[in-house]
Amino acid sequence: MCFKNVLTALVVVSLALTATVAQADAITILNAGFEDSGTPPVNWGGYGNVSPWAIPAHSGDQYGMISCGSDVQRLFQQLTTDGSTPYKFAAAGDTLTIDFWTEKNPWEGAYGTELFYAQLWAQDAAPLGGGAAGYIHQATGLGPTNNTWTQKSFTYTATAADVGKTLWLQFDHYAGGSGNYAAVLLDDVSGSYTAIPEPGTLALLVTGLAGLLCYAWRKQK
Ligand SMILES: [Ca+2]
Repeated sequence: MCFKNVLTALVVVSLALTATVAQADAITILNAGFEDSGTPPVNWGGYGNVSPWAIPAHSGDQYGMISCGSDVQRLFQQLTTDGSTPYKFAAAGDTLTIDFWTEKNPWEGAYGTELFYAQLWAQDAAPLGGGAAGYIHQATGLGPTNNTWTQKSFTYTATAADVGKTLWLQFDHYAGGSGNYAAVLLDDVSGSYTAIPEPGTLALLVTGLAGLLCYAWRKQK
C-alpha cells in the first residue's frame, strides 16, 4: 500500500470514528403520539388528558392536551433509552434534545400572562410538586401557534451536578388566572442525546491513529 492510500484510509477511519463517538442516540418517549388514552394519558403523569377533538391531531387520531385556568397543569414522563432503562447523563457536556409538536385552539384567547414551557428535572422522584425549585432547565419560547401544528425543540447541556440522576421531561401550562381557560395541545414528542466521548474512547482513538501513522511512516521509508 502506498503512502497516499494509507493516508486516505487514515482520514476515512478517523472521520468514521469521530462520527461514531459523537453520534446522537434516541431517547424513548412512551405513548409519544398520545394514541393511548387516559387521564393522564398512558405512560404520562400529571393532569392532562388525550383528546380527539374537532381539530385533527398532528399524527394519528389523538393528541395530548394540557387544559388549565388559574392553576398550573402539567404532563410529565421519565426519560429512558428503551422504555425501561432510565437515561442518565454520563458526564458533564452530554447533551439532550427534546422535540415535540404543539398547537392551540383558535377559539381560546391569548391571555397576557399565559405561560407554556418545558422543564427538565434531574432527581430520583417524579416531579409531582409544582414549585419552581428542583428542575435543572426551563425552556421557554415554546408557545403554540393558534390552529397550526408547529414543531418546537430545546437542547440542554449537562453539568457535573446532573450526572447520574434520573431525568424527567415535564410540560407546564398556566392559562393566566381565575376565569381564564385554555388548552395547549401536544403530539409526537421525541428525544435524543449525544454523549461526549469518554477519556478511554479518546485514548483508544489516539492510540489507533498513532499506530496507523507509524505504519504509514515505515511503509514510506
Ligand atoms: Ca397523535
